[in-house]
Amino acid sequence: MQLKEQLFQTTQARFGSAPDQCDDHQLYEALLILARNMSQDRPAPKGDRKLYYFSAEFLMGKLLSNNLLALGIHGQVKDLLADLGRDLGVIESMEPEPSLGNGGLGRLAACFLDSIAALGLPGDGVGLNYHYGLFRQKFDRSRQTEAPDPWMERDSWLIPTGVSFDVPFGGFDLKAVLYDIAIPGAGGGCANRLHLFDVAEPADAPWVGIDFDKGDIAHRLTSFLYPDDSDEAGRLLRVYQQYFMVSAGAQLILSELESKGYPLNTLADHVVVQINDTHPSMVIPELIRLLTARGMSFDEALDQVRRTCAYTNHTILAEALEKWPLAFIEKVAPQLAPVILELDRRMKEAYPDPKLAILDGEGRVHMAHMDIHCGFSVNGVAALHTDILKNSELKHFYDIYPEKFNNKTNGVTFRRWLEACDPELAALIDSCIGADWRQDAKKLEKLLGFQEDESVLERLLEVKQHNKERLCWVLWASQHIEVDPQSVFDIQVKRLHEYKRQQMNALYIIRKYLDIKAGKLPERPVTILFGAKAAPAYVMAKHIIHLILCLQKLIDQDPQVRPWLRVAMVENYNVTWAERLIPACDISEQISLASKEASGTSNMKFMANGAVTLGTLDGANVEIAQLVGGDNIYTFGQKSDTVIGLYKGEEPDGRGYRPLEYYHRPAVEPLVDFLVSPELLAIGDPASLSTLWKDMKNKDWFMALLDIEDYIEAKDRAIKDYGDRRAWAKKMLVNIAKSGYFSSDRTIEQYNEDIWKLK
Ligand code: 26V
Repeated sequence: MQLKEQLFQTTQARFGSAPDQCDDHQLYEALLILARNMSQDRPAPKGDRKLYYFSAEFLMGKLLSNNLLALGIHGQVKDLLADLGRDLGVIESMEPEPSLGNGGLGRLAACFLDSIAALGLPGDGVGLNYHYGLFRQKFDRSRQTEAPDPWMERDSWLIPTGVSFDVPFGGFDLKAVLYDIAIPGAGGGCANRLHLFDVAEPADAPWVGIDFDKGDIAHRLTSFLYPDDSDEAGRLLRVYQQYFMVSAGAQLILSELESKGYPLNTLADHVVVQINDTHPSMVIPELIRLLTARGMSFDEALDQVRRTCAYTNHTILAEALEKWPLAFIEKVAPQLAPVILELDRRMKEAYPDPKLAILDGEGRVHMAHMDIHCGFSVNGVAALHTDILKNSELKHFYDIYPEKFNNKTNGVTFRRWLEACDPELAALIDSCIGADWRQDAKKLEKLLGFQEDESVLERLLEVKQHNKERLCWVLWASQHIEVDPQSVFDIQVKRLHEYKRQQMNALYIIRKYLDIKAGKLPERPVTILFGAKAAPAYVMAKHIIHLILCLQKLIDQDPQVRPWLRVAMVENYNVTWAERLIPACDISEQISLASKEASGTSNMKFMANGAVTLGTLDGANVEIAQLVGGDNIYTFGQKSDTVIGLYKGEEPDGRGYRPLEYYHRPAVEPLVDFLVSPELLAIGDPASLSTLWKDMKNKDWFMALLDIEDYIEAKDRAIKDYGDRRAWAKKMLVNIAKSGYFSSDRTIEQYNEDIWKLK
């Protein structure tokens, strides 16, 4: 049937009217139904070995445009709507964004699903169907506030499956009801599934943040994605969520294995489980429990599970490495405790070093340790990160299991992060090198042949300018923020965390503000844009947001400074915002404290869209620098070895990092002191600003002051270089050309070759 006819039938059946009588939301719903059905009808990729990608977060973003592209009908739908006088862009904007993730880790899982399907590999996601995503961020008197973030409407991408499993908790059982989201593979005819489990009788209340009743697990287990920095009782809820997800997921695996007629002792031949960070780690003891309950010996169950499970580490921050009190597990899933104790006993017998123990002296279960002992693969997410795992964070494990450790540098799907979000750039690339980079992003390297082509460089600058103008319009329409599209767009978007050092960017703003007030004008007008949510309980992160919003206000009110410097923080930064901001960026801020950012993925998206990175040699920035070469990136700051030494108290003189000494440097002190200046105190909350001020001088745990002078110098240099438009366009071109390495298709091929071995 023709697409036109299908759309007609869908709107007739759903709303009793023809497409031209439908409003935008109705058309959106009709297209959703159409795309959902088409995806659902696709067969699963063939193969007798299947991947289950377990993740507590899948930050999918809006799916309509993505799925229309994958189904190969985006252009047709666009034309069809145009015939009706309608705009697909407007229809797409009707879709609520499911924010089922905190940041990089969840978005990576979404990119991976896209690539797994596009490569035609049999691999499904397993997660939870949170009814409310990460909170909706609002700004009120220059502060972040949190509101509920519902995303499910009457029609959504969820497909009820009729499948459910009983999950046994301490004292009660809960039914885990399975919903699927179909993931059509671009350029092929198959679709995988994202399996999301839900409670049978979900509560309908808009719970959010740290303010909720933790008792009513049966109704609220899937209420919302718990923010990463939570309180004690909230942590217990996380254990409930995690066990619910892995128990239902493990039962799904075994039931699929059985329904294919494979015996249980072939589990490791037919199944591979990728554990995305430690949130799903309980899948290990749960699989062992289920296998032994079906008559398998503990030895054999452990052997099967050991050959089935692989673990990805996404952070070295100690506070983010999960260690659950055994008492929590005994309360939530008492049947799991003996399995964990037995695993711990066996590992202690083989490796008595307490640093390798699953259960520590304080009765806490180290989830990562269990993964490493009981899985066959441990991977980091960028070359530097994996080296740090091997040589310091997980060195004791690397010493005993060197063969398990491997690196898989992250990647992003170019279908969403270039083709869909920057169609004008994609078309320009097509006109230079043809369209086959869309199947193989490495082909973007052919763009290197156009470095001296004036008209291509010219066009590249034009496309960037259009994207900047488009962003200006969005900023104005959504937040009444007015920025100069001719200024340099410098953008930092990511979770708010001290190690990511948004505070350093704020100090740069202060430097420029003071300069302008003193009559020293910058090279050219600059707009510094931020997008960031702070975990509701992360007080210091909220102080930093407050500082940035105060600076935004201060400058807004100052006619002397405004023409030269603008600061804006977008409200409720999410995937949709990223799709608007990234194509419009000139300078991509990747300024984490070296050794702390495992990889970063926005750095890759910015690069693919022709932004030039300003960054430390951290995470995947190191690989970006190697690929593009020193002329096409601005790096600064201390290296990871030095930083690791400083934390150990080794350098420079065995006393470690002392921020006060940096603070007292003449170029630094006035910037830090501005936090408690009369100008800023008149706008902001004195308690908040002075806490930040004191912390920066006396603690500065993530060493913002260590690199601040170097940062200011590098950023000034980048802004100056921007003035040579031709040379800058060349840098943009080289960045786009070299970005192909960071396609998640490449990452997934490597996972498959080294770990999954799907045929
Ligand atoms: C978790 C927590 C939880 C407790 C409080 C503080 C805190 C801070 C950070 C985290 C991070 C959780 C893991 C994560 O999201 N890692 C990110 O994974 C991305 C995909 O691999 C990677 O690009 C980012 O560098 C990494 O931060």
